[in-house]
Amino acid sequence: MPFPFIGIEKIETMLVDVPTIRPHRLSVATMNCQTLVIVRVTCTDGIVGCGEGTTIGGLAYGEESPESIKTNIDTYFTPLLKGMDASRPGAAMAKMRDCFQGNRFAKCALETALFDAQAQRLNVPLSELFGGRVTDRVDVAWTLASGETGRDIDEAEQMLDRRRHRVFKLKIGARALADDVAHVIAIKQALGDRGEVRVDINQAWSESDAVWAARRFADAGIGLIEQPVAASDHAGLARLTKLAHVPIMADEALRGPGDAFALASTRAAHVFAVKIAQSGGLMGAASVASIARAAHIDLYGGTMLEGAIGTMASAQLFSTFGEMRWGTELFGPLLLTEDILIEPLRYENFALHLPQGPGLGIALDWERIERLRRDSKRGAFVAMN
Ligand code: MUC
Ligand code: MG
Repeated sequence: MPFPFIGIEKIETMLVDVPTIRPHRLSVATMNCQTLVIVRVTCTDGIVGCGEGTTIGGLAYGEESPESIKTNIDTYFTPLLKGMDASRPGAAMAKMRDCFQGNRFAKCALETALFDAQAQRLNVPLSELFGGRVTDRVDVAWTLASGETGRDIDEAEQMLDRRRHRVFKLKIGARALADDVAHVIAIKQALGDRGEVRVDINQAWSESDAVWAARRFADAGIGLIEQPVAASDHAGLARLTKLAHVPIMADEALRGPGDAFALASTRAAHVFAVKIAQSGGLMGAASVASIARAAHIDLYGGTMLEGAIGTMASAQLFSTFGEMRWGTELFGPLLLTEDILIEPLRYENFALHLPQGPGLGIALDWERIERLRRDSKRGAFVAMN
């Protein structure tokens, strides 16, 4: 007997500005606030799915901004999606990809919401639509990015004491090269074997900067160097990988399966930072991971510092990957001063623990979200990244 048709009835988007717990300094921007782009899809069977399309530093990190994500969903995606079959997220997203170029973050937000709704409909966790969970927990690193060495060491000590994180990624690239290297080495020396230290340069260095620093980092026991050179410089990244002072991770260079294939073909990285938003959604991220596995490139679960929705969507997918040699950095909600969930995500014993409920398995606190919305009538807070 054919199933009754279930349509996509309504799509709402909202910009939700949430202050960060401290300034988060990257080479490209200093964040005092994160803007979550939340998408809510209502289907004709009454099921509501949620997705998120969050980026970093307005337009500082990538070519989509929170405002463009919202506008493009409202203006282009929504009219096409409305009335389509809600029980076929893959078909709906194939149509979106056919009709609209780029807009990976907008596509990710919509795709997440459609899969969340479909998983709820089938009464299974989202992970079960992507091959099924291999684990109920993913290890989570923390980013030290206050910009001050002493403060970063104190923060790391607190995280170790609380057994929340034992892997620390340092954001560098904004200061003079020698200052950055001294900052990293001082933190590693303070933590010793109790904490693993990695660095993320967010494209700020030249290849020769990276060669100079990598030798020093190798001697100091730094575990990983993330995206030292420009995203477009695949050849430079490949040469640094070949040099192999410290393992190299591709992040901004990796904007979906096409880049994954190109980087894997030239063995331009030891590790891929898999991100659902950068990959244009969960399906794209799953393809990136498959390409990495086929090429014997290690996996790392990346973040765009999303709130709870994007973080849980990522965790649901990463839980299906099997071995993730470098863990994840799914700490986004912990960087924010306000939780948008009725019950917060469970971070314990250096890991994020996945819920068992259907779909994303989280319950959103819509009252609080309303209060934080940029266009809320009560809304006092306007984002300045
Ligand atoms: C990035 O480039 O990896 C992830 C953690 C963090 O602090 O920034 C992000 C983006
Ligand atoms: Mg990065």
